[in-house]
Amino acid sequence: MKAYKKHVGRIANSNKIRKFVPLKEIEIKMDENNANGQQYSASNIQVLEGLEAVRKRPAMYIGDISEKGLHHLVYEVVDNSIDEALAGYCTHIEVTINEDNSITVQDNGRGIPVDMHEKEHRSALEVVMTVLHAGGKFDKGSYKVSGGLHGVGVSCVNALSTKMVSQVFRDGKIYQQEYSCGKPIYSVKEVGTTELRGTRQQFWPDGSIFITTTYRYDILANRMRELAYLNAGITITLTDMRVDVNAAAGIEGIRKDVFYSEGGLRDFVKYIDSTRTHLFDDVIYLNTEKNEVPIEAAIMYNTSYSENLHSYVNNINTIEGGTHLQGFRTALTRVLKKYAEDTKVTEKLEKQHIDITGDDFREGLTAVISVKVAEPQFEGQTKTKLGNSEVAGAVQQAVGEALTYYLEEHPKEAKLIVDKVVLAATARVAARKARESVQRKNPMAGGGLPGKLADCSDRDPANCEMFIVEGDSAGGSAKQGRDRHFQAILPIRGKIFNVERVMWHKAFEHEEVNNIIQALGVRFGLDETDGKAANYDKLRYYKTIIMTDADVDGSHIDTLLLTLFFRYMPQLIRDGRLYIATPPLYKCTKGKVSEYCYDEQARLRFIDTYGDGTEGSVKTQRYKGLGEMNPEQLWETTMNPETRLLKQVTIEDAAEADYTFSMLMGDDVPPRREFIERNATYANVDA
Ligand code: 0RA
Repeated sequence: MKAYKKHVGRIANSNKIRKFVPLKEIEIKMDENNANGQQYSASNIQVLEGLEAVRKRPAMYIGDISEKGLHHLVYEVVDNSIDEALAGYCTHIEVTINEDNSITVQDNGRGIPVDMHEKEHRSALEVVMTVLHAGGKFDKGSYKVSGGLHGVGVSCVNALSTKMVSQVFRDGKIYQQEYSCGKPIYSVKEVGTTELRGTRQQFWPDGSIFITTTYRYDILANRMRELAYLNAGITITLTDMRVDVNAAAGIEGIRKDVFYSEGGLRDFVKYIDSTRTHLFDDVIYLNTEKNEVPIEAAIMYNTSYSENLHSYVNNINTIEGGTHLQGFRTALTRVLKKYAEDTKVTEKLEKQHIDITGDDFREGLTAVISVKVAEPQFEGQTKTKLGNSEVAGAVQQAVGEALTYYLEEHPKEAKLIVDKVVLAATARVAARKARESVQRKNPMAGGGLPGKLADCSDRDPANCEMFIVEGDSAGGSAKQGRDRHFQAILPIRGKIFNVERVMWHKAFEHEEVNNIIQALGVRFGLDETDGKAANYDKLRYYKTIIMTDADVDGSHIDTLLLTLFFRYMPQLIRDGRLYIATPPLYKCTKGKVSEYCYDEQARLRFIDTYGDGTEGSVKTQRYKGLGEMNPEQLWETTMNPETRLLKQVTIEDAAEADYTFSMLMGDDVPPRREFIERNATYANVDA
């Protein structure tokens, strides 16, 4: 704890260093001979066994071997440099995607020590690179501050790379070691001189372990942007050297972004809320320490009806929330409630029989809270829920004090907030009354299942899936084509409404939304403390599959439904229970051969192989909509678990998703156009 406190002081210092010094590429003369003549030998067997375990069960160490795990490798390496920056010794981190899909991370910190490790009898660098969890062993308590979701250390990255090269720039010299699948090829050696200081890591992810080894610029950019906001004063550059990949994204030559934030979370919350209309322009901000817990938070109010809280512990996005979020919510409710009481607002509401709930205080709130905890206890299904009970009180106190102070100093803004709370409470009560009167008139509504639902016969939710299908005709085909034992069909009519633009409670007055809620059997909206739907255990299907036409309108409906789930039932997404079906775009036929093609490339491949349609009997059928397929075709191509392709919906980065949804659904056109142009799948088909 003590050691940790020291860092906080240094963090403040490091913020002052803002000079942007690009790190130069260095040409290194390779020395074929081992610098100190030492051979790498059998004495390190134990270590290799450790890394063998990582290669045998990579998912246990980095979460998974998909694209997500692949990108985690980068975060793991960058986190070490962030730690060095938080310790006050590093101001600049450069991340490069090289032309061969290898990654280079270079910082201007002190450089990983290369001297002999006393117990291990080898270079400290080699220990860091080859011993599992060695990162923290150096200098316990003071070194590891941040840390990727899995916090497994750079040795795991090494183990999962066919090749890795570590270079340390220290005391005017360049030290180097190379590894293959985590095993050193030679001992640490001097390879040249330099004026730089820092660490440079380059790795080539192992294609025999990862499903894909192709990095995606946007995924890395989102995380680097987030890290820059979370750690004010650090410059992070991201460069993509892959000219062909860049060209496909419409960018000529080398792609590059520099992420740097002076205002930290103040800037972050403005970024997330940039496409919403602000209630007022001020950001309510605090950066303090309570009971040895550094706490930073930024709050903005906008005119929307949703609540958007983003929380971090040691730079990790705690999507399941936890004690820090609980402390934040409690403070917010208490302080605003007290302010409303002091200004006699609650009295007026009571006269109209309107009570204020916690939700009312958070309508239109966007906030980011970031805490640093020395020994975090992570709980929950994805280990992203903070369990440390002492943090709740610390955050509650810090946020309580800062917010009270803000309201006292800013009466105009305070009134805007309280007026908004009153409006939220009034609207909620009005909506409830309207709903109750609808239900009284129609006793069947409210309970039971929606009339449009064709349910399945199996009663075990784990076996069952529900298709939400666009349009009654496609719904009809789906009902006929499905396996009725475990597949339920819920047709919805055309475009559902845009949840970003209506009051929170209005959603429940919408027929299509109500049908979805009733069919799923769970209430929408989040529980106060853990962000789960209140009766989540009643979920009737473990898979919910959105099935819409493969065209622009279908994508629009997908987006509206995704927004609905993202805002009202994120748990479903977090648990990996929301999917998007992928119907084929074409059926290509040549003679007796026919093939369903799910994208333009597949169609071109078919033409390449079997020739195009010039002979007349060679035929491409473009499916304009699901309704054009007969029930058998729909089953075969889109619904049969044996042959279909389902896309699982995930929230990689909740803050970025928040920004994206509000941008897609908002009034501001240029960012939406740019996003759609970059991500369009159907543009060429429907143009
Ligand atoms: C522990 C001690 C020292 C440096 C580091 C760790 C360090 C680790 C990494 C990983 C990436 N970049 C890094 N930069 C520094 C130095 C101790 C000393 O010089 O006294």
